[in-house]
Amino acid sequence: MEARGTPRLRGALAVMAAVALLFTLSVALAPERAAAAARLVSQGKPATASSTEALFTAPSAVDGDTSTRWSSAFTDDEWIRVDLGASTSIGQVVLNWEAAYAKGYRLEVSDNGTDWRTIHSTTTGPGGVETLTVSGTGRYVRMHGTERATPWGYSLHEFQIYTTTGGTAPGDDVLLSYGKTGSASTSQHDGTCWECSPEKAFDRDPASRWATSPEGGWTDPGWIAVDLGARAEIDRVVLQWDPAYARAYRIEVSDNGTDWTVIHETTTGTGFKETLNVSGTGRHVRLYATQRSGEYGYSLWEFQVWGTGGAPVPAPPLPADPTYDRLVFSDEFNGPAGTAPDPAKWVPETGTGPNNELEYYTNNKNAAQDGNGSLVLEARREETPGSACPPDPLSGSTTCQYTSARLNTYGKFQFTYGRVEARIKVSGTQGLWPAFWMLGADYFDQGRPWPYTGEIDIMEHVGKEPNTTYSTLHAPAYNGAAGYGAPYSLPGGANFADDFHTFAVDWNSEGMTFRVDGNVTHTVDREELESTRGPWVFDHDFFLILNNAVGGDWPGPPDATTRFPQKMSIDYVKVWQ
Ligand SMILES: [Ca+2]
Ligand SMILES: [Ca+2]
Ligand SMILES: [Ca+2]
Repeated sequence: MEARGTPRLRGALAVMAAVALLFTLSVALAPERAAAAARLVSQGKPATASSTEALFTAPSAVDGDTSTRWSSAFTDDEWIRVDLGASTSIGQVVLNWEAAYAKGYRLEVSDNGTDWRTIHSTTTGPGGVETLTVSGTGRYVRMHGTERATPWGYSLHEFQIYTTTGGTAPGDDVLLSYGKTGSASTSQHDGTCWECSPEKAFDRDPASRWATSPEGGWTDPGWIAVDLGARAEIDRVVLQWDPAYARAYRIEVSDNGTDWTVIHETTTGTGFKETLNVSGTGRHVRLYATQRSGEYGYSLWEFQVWGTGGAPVPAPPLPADPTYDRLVFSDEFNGPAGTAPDPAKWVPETGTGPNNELEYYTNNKNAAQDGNGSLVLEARREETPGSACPPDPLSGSTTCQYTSARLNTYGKFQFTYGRVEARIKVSGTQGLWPAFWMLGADYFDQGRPWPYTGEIDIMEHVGKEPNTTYSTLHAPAYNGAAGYGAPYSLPGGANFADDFHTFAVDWNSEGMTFRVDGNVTHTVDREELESTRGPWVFDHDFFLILNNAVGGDWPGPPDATTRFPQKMSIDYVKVWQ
């Protein structure tokens, strides 16, 4: 069954969203690298730990700053691990201990973060700065403490992992094209193409793209090239296509940007995500496309060139994966009856809604704790004088005839990755549309329009389908009725509005798993998504939203069978990382 999550863009903000993207790339030139020297590969990479003392978090051990540190709980069996992002050959590890060091510990590597191989172990660690020559290959590297030297825990100012191969081992490549301006046969700059200049293919932003121009550019051939800044050994090219992809194309390299050598060629390009293992040397890399897949031109969300050498600009570190054992947000809604939702956590969004909805959201007049441990968002049949809504079929009026509530955590709580869970009893009957969902914080931070921000719908319910809820992802390449989602129906035809149910998502860098009452209802594998639907746009901060909409494109308007008021009750909302 196809997902039917619907765009939920708040109308009033669409105007603001039309303003161009505000963020700018902050670029710093990487220091030149000695040819065969050890290369630090851990800095800024996602780091997690078995435990954390107060503010001394795992990322502080890989931030390159010796004044910050990670510190564990005060027990022997504790660890810190770094995700290098790809399988990497490890030649050296430097442990820069704080006074709380390990006498006994193991250094371990892993391909999957679960099965570990020991590459070094000791029971007589001296503390201070230990520089260890090791040999092993893995994506994950871990310091696993087995015996503390002090009554305190384990504490590292820095945990540094080096390759010593000079960049010849598989997986020991870096993103060479990041932050480069690029050039192209043509590019599109108009109201229908948002920021489609060549550099958008080299910004490691999966929600921005390059496209050829409709004015003379929707022809064959078309091309896009990048100047890496210095000669490089190129071993991998990753293409993330828009639907306007190339069926036939060449990947070419050049030292001077004029004379090109073909290092890859196909006439059966598949679109979506193509990862090409190549071998070539040059300062310039070009995609030269000779046959379009359709009537439009060529468009790429990302054109990534990986290898060694060149003049790479370090891309900002990606967030660390969660371990789901640290509660970072919780509201049990235990306030007295009639009290407003906690203003330290929830912000009311007021006014009319998107999607041709009929409600007017009030400033917490329709949101209150019930004194029994729940927050209630109540939809009422109640006119808001002076407001404007689509025509209400029951009254014929274009003055909003319903009030309700929409709350979000923007500015109070935003996060990347985690386990998000709420226990909710939805409202029912025709025309009601309760939801628990998340929107990318760049929507507000950067004025980035929906759906470029990404949207994660953990639960949507429409009154006309009492037995079913939906979980859906929306992104530039899949949104609205084409969102990436799945329904879940209660056993025995039960009505979701009759009882509380838990709705949850586990979200990390590799995908998402949605659950209703503990049953897996929708699994998103990032690689599969990228290879079948389009870019994954979920590596940045999101905020939570609870709302109880009335009417709109998906549920349709209330009719003669609809009874008001209608309550959406939320027992709790929690997030673990
Ligand atoms: Ca540090
Ligand atoms: Ca991009
Ligand atoms: Ca509660």
